[in-house]
Amino acid sequence: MSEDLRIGRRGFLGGGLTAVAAASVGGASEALAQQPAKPLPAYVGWKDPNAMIVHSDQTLEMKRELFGSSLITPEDRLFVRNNVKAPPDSIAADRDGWRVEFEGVKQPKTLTVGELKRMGVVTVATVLQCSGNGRKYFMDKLTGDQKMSGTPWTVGASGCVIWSGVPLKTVIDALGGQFAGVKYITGTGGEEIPAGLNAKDIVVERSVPLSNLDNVILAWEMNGKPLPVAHGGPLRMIVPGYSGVNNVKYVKTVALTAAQTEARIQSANYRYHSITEKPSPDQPAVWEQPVKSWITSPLAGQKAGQVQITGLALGGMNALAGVDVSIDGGKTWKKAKFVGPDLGRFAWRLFVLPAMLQPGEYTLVSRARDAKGHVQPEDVALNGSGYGYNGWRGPAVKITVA
Ligand SMILES: Nc1nc2c(c(=O)[nH]1)N[C@H]1C(S)=C(S)[C@@H](COP(=O)(O)O)O[C@H]1N2
Ligand SMILES: [Mo]
Repeated sequence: MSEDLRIGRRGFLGGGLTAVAAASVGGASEALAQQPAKPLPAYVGWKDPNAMIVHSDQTLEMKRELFGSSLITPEDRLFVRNNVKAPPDSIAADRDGWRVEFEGVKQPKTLTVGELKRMGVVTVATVLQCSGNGRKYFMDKLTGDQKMSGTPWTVGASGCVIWSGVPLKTVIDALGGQFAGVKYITGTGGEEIPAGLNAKDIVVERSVPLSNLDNVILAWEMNGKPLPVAHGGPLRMIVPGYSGVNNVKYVKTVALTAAQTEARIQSANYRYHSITEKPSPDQPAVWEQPVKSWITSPLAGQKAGQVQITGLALGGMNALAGVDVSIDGGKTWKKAKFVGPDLGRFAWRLFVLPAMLQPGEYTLVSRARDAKGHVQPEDVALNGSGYGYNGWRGPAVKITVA
């Protein structure tokens, strides 16, 4: 499609949708309502412009009203987050030729994606969610001279997608297995480090505990299609249950290591620290996702009568046990029903609660429970970088029923 056509279509539909979005989100997401329609950056020009909130070239959020009632997030709506500039599409000119170095195994070796494809294939549905999803709800609580940097994501830095790839364990076993004393799986992203900059400050290199070895896959496909470069193609390290940053895109090295990488993105960033502390490697790393849910519909005014209150819930590492929904801001709760397929503990589930709503004001919230007994808290204490928000209060939806 020509650039002119795209702009024309965006200008026409985009203008219309902005008005609809503003009317439909009500109090749920002021950021969304006020968002001026920024154009999609070129490298994700194939995304649905009406689905995305463009925070910046590196941070695109999916609009909340588009979660809908389909379990799987289409790739043209899935959020995008790049810590450094995304590599050019040309890295996927020869997808099967993409090379990955395997280190920290008995027989270190470089394998191509083509070779990996012959070694094994599994599919897994996971929730891909930025560690900072919900940061807006922390920011809303800042007082005095408290400051927090980062993207003010609400709920849309998340999606549920299906990955296909080879289990990392299969590859490690084929390369002679691991050494004693290894504690982490360390994946390195394939972005080029600009000359003159310190690689440790820039490289997207993440270490996760070796306990994930049976879960990690090296994926070349997402939702049944070759993995777009914007989402990590030709090959991505998927750590099911772990937050976004641990899922290293365009992975070029996978190493079993005794220690965590000293890359800044592991040692100083993505640490849970208080608002007054500086981040440091002694603080807990942002790894496993906590149990979480939010309402997806309705997000705006309704006519009195029967309404289907829908939402989605994720258990992080664990299966979900149930979801409660409240229409009075958490004073009273009712059990919601899961709907649609269960794609495993790393996927999210959709839920519904039918309700008869009389005219009045309502605050819709949901509270999920996982199979290990973790319950979504009402709110989450501030942490300095705004990671891991899983409170039920933040994403509350206020609606008027007339
Ligand atoms: N190589 C590489 N991998 C990366 C990143 C990156 O910038 N480079 N960003 C991480 C972060 S912070 C997130 S939230 C997810 C975003 O994945 P997506 O852009 O496919 O939605 O990728 C993670 N993996
Ligand atoms: Mo992220």
